[in-house]
Amino acid sequence: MKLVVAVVQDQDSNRLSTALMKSNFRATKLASTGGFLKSGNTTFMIGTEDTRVDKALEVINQSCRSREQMVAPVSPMGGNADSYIPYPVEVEVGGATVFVLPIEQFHQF
Ligand code: 2BA
Repeated sequence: MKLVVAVVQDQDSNRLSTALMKSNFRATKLASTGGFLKSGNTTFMIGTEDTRVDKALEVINQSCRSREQMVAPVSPMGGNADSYIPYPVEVEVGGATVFVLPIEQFHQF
């Protein structure tokens, strides 16, 4: 059994939820925050059989897309002004960042 952990953009989370349910995956959604943009994203935990991991990845891939996002400059506020970038910078976020982990044990009590 594997745990598929997928970090996706909030805009894709409803579409992904629906697609996972349609394909008979069980999933848990967690509200999360990206360390770089410090804005909200959604993390899915999907426990599934090894043989269905590829299908889960396909569903995630089809439900999520990448987008450009602007990073607003943050004032150094007494910090090191050398690294301060005074204009917004564009970064490409997502589609999805996915980790596949082995599950040692699975219990439901
Ligand atoms: P954030 O950390 O908010 O990152 C959003 C986007 O900012 C990233 O998109 C990437 O394009 C850019 N970025 C992140 N760190 C950067 C840096 N040090 N320098 C320049 N640009 C940087 P994605 O790579 O698609 O990541 C989307 C979200 O997935 C991340 O949001 C984070 O929540 C998660 N994530 C990505 N890689 C991860 C990892 N190795 N471990 C845990 N979570 C990860």
